Amino acid sequence: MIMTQRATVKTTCPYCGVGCGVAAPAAAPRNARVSGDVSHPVNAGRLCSKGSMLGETTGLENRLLHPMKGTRRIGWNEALDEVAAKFSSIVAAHGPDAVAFYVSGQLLTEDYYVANKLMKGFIGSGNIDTNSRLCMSSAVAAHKRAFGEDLVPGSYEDFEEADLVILVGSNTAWCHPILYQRLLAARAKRGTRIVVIDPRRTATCDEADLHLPIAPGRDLRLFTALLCELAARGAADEGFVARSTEGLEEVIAAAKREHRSLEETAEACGLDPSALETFFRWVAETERTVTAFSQGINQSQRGVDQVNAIINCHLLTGRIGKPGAGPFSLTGQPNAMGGREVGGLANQLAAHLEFDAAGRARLARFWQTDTLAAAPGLKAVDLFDAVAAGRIKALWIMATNPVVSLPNADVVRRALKTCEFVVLSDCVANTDTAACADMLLPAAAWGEKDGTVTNSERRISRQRAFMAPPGEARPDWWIVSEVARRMGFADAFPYEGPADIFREHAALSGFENGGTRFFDVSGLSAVSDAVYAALEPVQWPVRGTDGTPRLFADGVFATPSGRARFVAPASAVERPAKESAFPLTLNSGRLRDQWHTMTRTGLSPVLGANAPEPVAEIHEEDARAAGIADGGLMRVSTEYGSGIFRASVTAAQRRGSVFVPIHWSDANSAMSGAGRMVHPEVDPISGQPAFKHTPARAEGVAPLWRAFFLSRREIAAPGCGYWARRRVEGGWLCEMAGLSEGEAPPELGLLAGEGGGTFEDGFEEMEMRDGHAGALRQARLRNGRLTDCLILTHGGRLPPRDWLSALLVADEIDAGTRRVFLSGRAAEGETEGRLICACMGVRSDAILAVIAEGACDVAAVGARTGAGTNCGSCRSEIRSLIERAETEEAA
Ligand SMILES: Nc1nc2c(c(=O)[nH]1)N[C@H]1C(S)=C(S)[C@@H](COP(=O)(O)OP(=O)(O)OC[C@H]3O[C@@H](n4cnc5c(=O)[nH]c(N)nc54)[C@H](O)[C@@H]3O)O[C@H]1N2
Ligand SMILES: Nc1nc2c(c(=O)[nH]1)N[C@H]1C(S)=C(S)[C@@H](COP(=O)(O)OP(=O)(O)OC[C@H]3O[C@@H](n4cnc5c(=O)[nH]c(N)nc54)[C@H](O)[C@@H]3O)O[C@H]1N2
Ligand code: SF4
Ligand SMILES: [Mo]
Repeated sequence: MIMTQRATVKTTCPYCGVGCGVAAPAAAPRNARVSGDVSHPVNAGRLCSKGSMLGETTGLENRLLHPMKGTRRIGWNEALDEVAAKFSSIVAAHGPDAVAFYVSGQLLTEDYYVANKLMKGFIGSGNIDTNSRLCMSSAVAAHKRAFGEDLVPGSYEDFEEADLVILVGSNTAWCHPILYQRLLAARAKRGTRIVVIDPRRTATCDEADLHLPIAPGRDLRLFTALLCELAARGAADEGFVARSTEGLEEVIAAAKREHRSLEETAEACGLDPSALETFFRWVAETERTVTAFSQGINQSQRGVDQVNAIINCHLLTGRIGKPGAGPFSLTGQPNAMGGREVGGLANQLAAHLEFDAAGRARLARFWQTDTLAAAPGLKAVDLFDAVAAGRIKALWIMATNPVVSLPNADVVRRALKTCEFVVLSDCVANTDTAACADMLLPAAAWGEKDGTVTNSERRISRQRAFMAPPGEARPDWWIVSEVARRMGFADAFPYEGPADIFREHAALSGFENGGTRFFDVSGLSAVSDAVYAALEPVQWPVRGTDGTPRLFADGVFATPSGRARFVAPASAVERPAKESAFPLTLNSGRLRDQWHTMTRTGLSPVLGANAPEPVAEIHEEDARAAGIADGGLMRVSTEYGSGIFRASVTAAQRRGSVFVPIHWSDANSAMSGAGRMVHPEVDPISGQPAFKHTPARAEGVAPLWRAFFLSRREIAAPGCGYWARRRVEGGWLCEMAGLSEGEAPPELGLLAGEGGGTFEDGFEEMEMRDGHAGALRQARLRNGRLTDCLILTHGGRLPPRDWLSALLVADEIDAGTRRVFLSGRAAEGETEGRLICACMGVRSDAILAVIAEGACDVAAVGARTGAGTNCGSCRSEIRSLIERAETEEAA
């Protein structure tokens, strides 16, 4: 076959489940800039800030380049032999359930398929679970209950064809930005109403026609009430209910017992009755309604019931399988959906086959194995409990960072440390989980590996390599297959490339299917290598040559009767609140420009600029009561652990709750990880942790001293009570604070390393101490360029970070700048403000300047500065700058 040389390689973004197409320069150097793929049906060329900055994250910084046993570099042969021997011997001694895999929705479908095949098919245990347990498992369980299979009915087009879009438990503007921008663009034409249901006033609320700041965990109550109201207001589609559903009578009777009056429901949900009435009315009168939900719904003790309560409303009104209508689960990770297709969850088999006799027999025939797992394995939280208890003795973790991302994370860390054998496949060397592993296997990263991912709308897209893997990094499918061969399963793992695996996966989906399983991509089971290489994005099912944008258009579902099921929640009545040492609710979630534990987005100076520190958000009245000052430090504590955060005191936060970001870990902060504070409570059906609702308390913390340290070199953990470090242009910046008498204020020599070449040519030190104010300014220069500096104060102000970090990339620190540095005058003014638009690199001062000159809306600011003209996720921040300027003017 002759490959035509192309200037760009089309691939798919490795971050969120929107699944945007990316065009990357072929054979370019590392850190080359990427752009949106204009031909991709999802994004038509647009990317959000994270996608736009992918080029800043593909360097070799922190990369794991070789297999490592402890701190010793070993060869691949030795590593693979040892993993295979350890797993084999533990299985021989203790049985297959003494080993486990914990994998990730960030693996490609082909990687995932072989990992699942090895564990469930040949090792013979159900013990493979995935971080999608933390993310999508409640939606999966609810889909199965209602539809008979894990199926997302609609497409992104439905957001564009709807007249009402309800975004519940979803910060869509930040977490699914390009889909959100598609919605806004469509709304500009058709006037779509947008309702956001979230305890916080998020960026997503800025464009909403209605924001319902619901009390945490009350969505079940709300959607149960909505079902009653829809029935009472004549919105039921009786023909659809009769033809295509079952179980309405009991469900509506149960719902009516809970929803007795608008006022009572409003009170229970913490909502204003008139806002609730508006919501009920809008839903009742709008045929084309989409209800999109994400972690505010899934990550809850009642996650599965909540999703079913949402689906019930769509079934009652027949608003499903039609243009512009349907319940829509927004998936988080790029391949959360693909992982479900291959059976990555411990309680399901590959290709949507169930753990029943028929499903097991069918899969055993296809894989030609007689050691297929007999029963479902352990779900993530239980799986790590089994590791802690010593029942699981060997664990292989792939493409996830559980020491940061699981609830009660310190217990997870201890479990790994006591486990006999922990293997981690990752592309990064310095994660918190890597610190607990016995063996590290270097995985090829995005841009270096080939395969497929499936996005939230069931669209399969190719990820393609455009760089060679560095060092000895290898694709995950290869690593797993090599271990499988060494465990004696060579015949079942003969793959030479991802195309071989994809064909097998596609063939399995059609195997003895005969229309019994909707997940069917058998139309792709005979693709040649060339067709696979050129595969265009397509939505499953793909039975012949075409994809399927929308399911259930004929009113037939995947249940035995073909009817969708109404599902009654166990009971929506809440336990009464009792007096507690932890009166607040700890909520946790995402920021606009970071991805999870920051192993990749943390490498980008641009992405680090919008939210430079781990900030906890709290309502003014709760802050006042707890002695917390805006911009000061605060401690959040739960029964399980505590953390220190920069405080943001804001009316956007609901009273009684605190929000913390999930992105910081011990790799980049002292005590700002969310996971160690989260309770290990899970939904009883799905096993998904209730990350959004941990009882907590908060208090202000008064630091003894505060400082920041800038360096051209990577900054090591400084060891004080609060610190958080990030990449800046040309180096690193670390914020620090001393919280107890034992924490001596740092000195530059200690932080930057003593003897940094005192006797070398061109080396200088500058220092200013003000004993009275307890201030210290120290800097080191080499050949006139700044290499490190420390600014410390006991009670005063610290200068703007931007001004100083800009000096890191300056060629020469002139005499004037030196005087300013030593005098501390830069503390007044000299800032360019906060980075607002990451894509176009526009800071708040530039935006305020054009507002002062008369730019009075987002479009005008965009026209003059470029801000907000690319992905658009900063538009709400621009709008609030305009509003603030207007109120200041009015005052
Ligand atoms: N920028 C960015 N985008 C991402 C990711 C990222 O790391 N960074 N990760 C991706 C992944 S894996 C996922 S799963 C998705 C998650 O996407 P989202 O679910 O949109 O994100 P979260 O911030 O976790 O939570 C959403 C909202 O739920 C709200 N919430 C909390 N409790 C409740 C409640 O009781 N009821 C309701 N109605 N709402 C509640 C929170 O206040 C929060 O605003 O994002 C994906 N996209
Ligand atoms: N408190 C709290 N905790 C949460 C959540 C929350 O809302 N609140 N949300 C939960 C959710 S929804 C999710 S999805 C999880 C995410 O949590 P994690 O999955 O733990 O987070 P990531 O940082 O995405 O970890 C991915 C790891 O895979 C590595 N990696 C990247 N590409 C590859 C590859 O191709 N191969 C291999 N082998 N490794 C690779 C990365 O370097 C990184 O170390 O967090 C969960 N935890
Ligand atoms: S919305 Fe952003 S993070 Fe999500 S796939 Fe598109 S570019 Fe990537
Ligand atoms: Mo997720």
